[in-house]
Amino acid sequence: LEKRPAAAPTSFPLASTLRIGIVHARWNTECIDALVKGSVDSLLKSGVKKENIHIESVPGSWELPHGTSRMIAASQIQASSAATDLMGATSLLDGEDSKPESQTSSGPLDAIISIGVLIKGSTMHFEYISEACVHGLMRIGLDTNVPVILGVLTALTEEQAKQRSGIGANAHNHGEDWGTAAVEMASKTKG
Ligand code: RBF
Repeated sequence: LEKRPAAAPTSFPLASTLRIGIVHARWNTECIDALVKGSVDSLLKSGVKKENIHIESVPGSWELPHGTSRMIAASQIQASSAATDLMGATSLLDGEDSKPESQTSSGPLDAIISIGVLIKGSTMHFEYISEACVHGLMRIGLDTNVPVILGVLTALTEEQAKQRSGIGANAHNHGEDWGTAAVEMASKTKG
């Protein structure tokens, strides 16, 4: 059985109007870089415009819910502020990471992909971080009504993490599925 979803039965013509956020952790960067790239490539392939993709990072997966929540809130404050407030609001988004993205458009995000790679170690950290992280992300999606795509790999070994990041023979990059899931869920929520 293929470990990926079947294609959606319809296409999503709204894609070119969608604003999509990506927030990623910085642990296990080889996998993270591949997953972010896979997500961006599939967003572009689905018709999302480059300038409508916003990318930020947080230290680790534990910080993903906070980063996700903050990015959604900042995009909404920015959209509803009067011009005079805009400077203050945009400074919320002015992390180091957003600088290369300064060509991006502003406005409320229609979906956000939260990407992290957790690899089990010899202590209980993996269990605590993964559980808190995925529950936090689900809560944010339901509370804000902005679809949050779960881009968190919880791998038992580095090998498993690489396989699911599209690194090596017979590997599949799950980031590609997260891109199409974001477009589908954003289109359904917006349309
Ligand atoms: N963050 C990840 O994104 N992936 C990991 O595999 C990971 N493993 C960790 C293992 C230990 C023992 C610790 C202390 C932290 C780990 N973190 C990991 C970082 C965590 O998500 C968070 O950034 C830090 O705990 C700071 O709040």
